[in-house]
Amino acid sequence: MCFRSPDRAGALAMARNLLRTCPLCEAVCGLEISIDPDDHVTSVRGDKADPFSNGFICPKGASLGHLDEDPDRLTEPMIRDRATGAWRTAGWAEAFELIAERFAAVVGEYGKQSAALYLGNPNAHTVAGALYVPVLARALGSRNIYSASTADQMPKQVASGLMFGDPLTVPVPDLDRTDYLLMLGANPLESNGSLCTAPDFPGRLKALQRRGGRFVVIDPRRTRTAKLADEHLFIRPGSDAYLLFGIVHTLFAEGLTDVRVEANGLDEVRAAAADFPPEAVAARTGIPAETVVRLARELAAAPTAAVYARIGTCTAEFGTLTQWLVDVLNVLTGNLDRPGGAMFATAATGGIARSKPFRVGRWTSRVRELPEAMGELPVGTLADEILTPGEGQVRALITVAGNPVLSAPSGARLDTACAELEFMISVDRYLNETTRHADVILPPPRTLQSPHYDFALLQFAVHNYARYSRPLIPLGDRPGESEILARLAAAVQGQPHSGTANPLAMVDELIIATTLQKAGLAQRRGELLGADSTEQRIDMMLRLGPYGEWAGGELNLQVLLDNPHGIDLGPLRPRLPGALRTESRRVELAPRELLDDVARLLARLADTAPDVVLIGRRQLRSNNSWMHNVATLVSGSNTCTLQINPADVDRLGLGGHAVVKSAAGTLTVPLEPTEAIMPGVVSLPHGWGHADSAQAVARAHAGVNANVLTDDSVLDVPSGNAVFNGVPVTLTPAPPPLRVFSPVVRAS
Ligand SMILES: Nc1nc2c(c(=O)[nH]1)N[C@H]1C(S)=C(S)[C@@H](COP(=O)(O)OP(=O)(O)OC[C@H]3O[C@@H](n4cnc5c(=O)[nH]c(N)nc54)[C@H](O)[C@@H]3O)O[C@H]1N2
Ligand SMILES: Nc1nc2c(c(=O)[nH]1)N[C@H]1C(S)=C(S)[C@@H](COP(=O)(O)OP(=O)(O)OC[C@H]3O[C@@H](n4cnc5c(=O)[nH]c(N)nc54)[C@H](O)[C@@H]3O)O[C@H]1N2
Ligand code: SF4
Ligand SMILES: [Mo]
Repeated sequence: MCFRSPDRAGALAMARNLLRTCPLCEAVCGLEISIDPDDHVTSVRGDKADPFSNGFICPKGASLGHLDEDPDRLTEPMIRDRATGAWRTAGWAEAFELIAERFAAVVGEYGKQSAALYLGNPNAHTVAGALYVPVLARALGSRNIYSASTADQMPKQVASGLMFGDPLTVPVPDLDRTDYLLMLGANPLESNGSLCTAPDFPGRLKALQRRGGRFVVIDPRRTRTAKLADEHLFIRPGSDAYLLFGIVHTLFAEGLTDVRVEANGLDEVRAAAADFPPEAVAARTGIPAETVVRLARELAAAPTAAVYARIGTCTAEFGTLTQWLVDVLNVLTGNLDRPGGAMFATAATGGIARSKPFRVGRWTSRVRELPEAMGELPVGTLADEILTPGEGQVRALITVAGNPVLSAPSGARLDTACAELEFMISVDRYLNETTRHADVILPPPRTLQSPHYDFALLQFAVHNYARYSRPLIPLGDRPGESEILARLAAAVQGQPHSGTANPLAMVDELIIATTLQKAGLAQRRGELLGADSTEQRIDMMLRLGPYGEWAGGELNLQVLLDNPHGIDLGPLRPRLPGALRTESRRVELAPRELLDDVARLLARLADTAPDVVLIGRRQLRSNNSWMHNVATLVSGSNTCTLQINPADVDRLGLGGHAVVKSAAGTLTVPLEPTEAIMPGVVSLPHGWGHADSAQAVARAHAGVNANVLTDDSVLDVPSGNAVFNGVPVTLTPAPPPLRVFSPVVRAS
C-alpha cells in the first residue's frame, strides 16, 4: 500500500481545517463543516471525498452545529451548594481543588472501593474517552467500574472473548460483499448501525439487493429496515436464542454444516442443539417450524452469508447465548472469516495487546456477587452498591459522559441512589437528570475544539479505513477533555493537578516510554510527530499498528494529516488463526461458561409468554438521552410514545393514554397504535424523561423515562447485561397526564 506524504512541516502547521469525522454515532461519517470568523458553524455537509462515507450524512450529523453551540450547554465548571442545592460557576483551579479535598476525605474514611466510576456512551466517540478514561480508572484503583457497555453490547464482547480469546475481536458482516444477511434486533435505517461501522448502512443494504443478494430481518416491529428487507419475521421479544438454536439444530439434522475454520467444540454444540428442534422453538419464538428450517437452508445455500444481531438481542435475558449462537452459525455455515461472510476488521491502531485469553468473573460485585467482565461490573447493580451499607459501599461517584438515571435499568432507583452519595463529580456537557446530583460538573469543550480518531469503532468497520481530525477551533485558555481527565486522575490520587503541573503531558510521556520500551523501540521516541503529546501517542499507535511505519508499512500520523478525508485501507481480509487469542489458538465453539447457561435457556423453553411485554426502540433524530435540546431534532415524529398494536388497544379497552406497570415501576404514557408492532408487544424509546431538565427545549419535549419500567434485578447471566427487551408489563386505561408533553414552566 502506498500513501502520499509530501511536506511534513507544512501539513503540521495547517492546524485549522474544516473536515471532521462526525462523533454522534458509530457510522463515522466524514463531514465538511463551514465555520465563520467568529467560530460559528454555518453549514455541515457530508464529505464527498471521504472514501468510506462518500458524502453520506443524516439529520443528526447535519445538526452538529446546533448541538455544538447549544446555548444550554455548560461552558465553565459548576459547583453545587449541598445546603441550598444552588449551582454556581467556578474556575478550573477551584473545581479541581474541591475535588482533591473532598475525594481524599471520602476515600480516606471509607477506602478505595468506596469510589465508583460510570462511563457513558460518548466515551466510545472521543479521543479523551479512549486514551484518558483508562488513566482515570487506574488512578481510582477501585473495582467499582461501570459503563453503558453493560446496558448495551457486553453480551457480544463476552461471547467474542470466550470464542476468539479477545472481547474486541468481534466479527462484522461483510456488508459490501455478502449474498445473504440475516439481521436480528437491529434497525440500522434509524440507528445507522452498531458494532458494525458502516456509513450509509441503508445504501449498503440497497446495494446488496441490487447485486442480487437477500436480507432478512427478525424484529418484533416492522421497522424501516424491516420494510426495506426482502423478508421480515416478527419474533417474540427475548426469544432469539431459541430461533438461532433451531437453525443450528436444522443445520446438523440436515447435514448442512460446512466448518472451514479450526474450531473446538463442534460435538458439544451439536449435543446442545439437540434440545431445540424447530418444532420446539416455534411456540416460544412465534416463528413457524418450517420457516426456521427454511432459514437454515437459505443460510447454508447462499454463496456467502452473514448473521448479524444487535441491541434488540443483546439487552435481553439470554443476550450472551444469542450473541454466541450468531457466530456459531457463522462458523457452521463456513462464513466466518471469509469474504462475504462475517469478518474481522484490521484497524490501524488496533494491534491486539492481550497476551492472556479472556476470562469473566475474575472478581465479583460486593452485594449480588455478579461476575466482572472486561474489568467492569454490571451497571444494573450500581444502585445496589450505593444503597447497601457495609464495607466497600459506594460513597463517591464519577460519571464521564453518561446519563445512567435515564439509561440504566431501574433508572428511578439509581436516581434515588445518586442523591445519597457523599460526593459526586460529572464530566459532562449538560446539567441533566444524572449530573444534577453532582457536586462538581466539569464540562468538555465544544466538539469542534476536540480532536477525533475512532479507536474503538474502526475495529468493527465493514471496510478497513482510517481518518484523523484535528480540532477545528482552538481551545483558548480552557482545558480540553483529555486534559480534564488527566487532571482529574491526578486530583483523585492527591497528586498535583493544577497550576504549573501538566498531568496530561506526564501521563502521555509515561505511556509512550513504557510502550516503546516494551516494543524495543525506546531509542525512536524522538521520531514521534504531533502538535502535542496526545497526537504523539496517536502517531505511536499508528506506527506500531498493522499498517504502521514501524511494522513494515507506511502509516503514521503524517499520512493521516496529509489525507484529511481519510484513507481507504482496503476490503476486510481473512485474519484467522492469527487474530485468535484463545489458549488453543482455535475458535472455541462451546465455551464452558456458555454451555452452562444453556440449561437456563432450556428450562424456559416451555414458558408461556406474558400477556404484554415491553421493548425499546431508537429514533432517527435522537441519540440516547442527550439530543433532545435541539429544536430541529425534536419536531415531528420524534416523540416519546408507546407503540402498540391496535388489536391490543381494543382488547385492553385503552384510550389515548395508558398506565404501564412493571415489577420495577409505573408510567403513564401516550399511545401510538400501529400495525407495525406485533400483538402482545409494546415499545417505548429510552432517553426521554426531561420534565425537570435545565434544558429548555428538552423540558418542553419531556417524555418519560422508559427505564422506570425496566428492572435491574433481572440481568443476563454470563455478561451481567441489562434486560430492556421482553419486560413483562400490564396496561390499564389512563387519562392524559398533565405534565408529560406540555412545557413545564419553572419558577426561578
Ligand atoms: N430502555 C433502554 N435503555 C437503554 C437502551 C435501550 O435500548 N433501552 N440503550 C442502552 C445503550 S445501547 C446505551 S449506549 C446507553 C447510553 O447510556 P449513557 O451513555 O449513560 O447515556 P447517554 O444518553 O448516551 O448520555 C451521554 C451523556 O454524555 C454527555 N456527553 C455528550 N457528549 C459528550 C462529550 O463529548 N464529553 C462528555 N464528557 N460528555 C458528553 C451527554 O450530555 C450525556 O449526559 O443507554 C442504554 N439504555
Ligand atoms: N438515531 C439514533 N441512532 C443511534 C442511537 C440513537 O439513540 N438514535 N443510539 C446508538 C447506540 S448507543 C446504539 S447501541 C445503536 C443501536 O443500534 P441498533 O441495534 O440498530 O438499535 P435499534 O435501532 O434500537 O434497533 C433494535 C431493534 O431491536 C428490536 N428488538 C427489540 N427487542 C427485540 C428482540 O427481543 N428480538 C429481536 N430480534 N429484536 C428486538 C427493536 O424493535 C429495534 O427495532 O444505535 C446507535 N445509533
Ligand atoms: S449517520 Fe452517524 S456518523 Fe453519520 S452523520 Fe449521522 S450521526 Fe453522524
Ligand atoms: Mo449503545
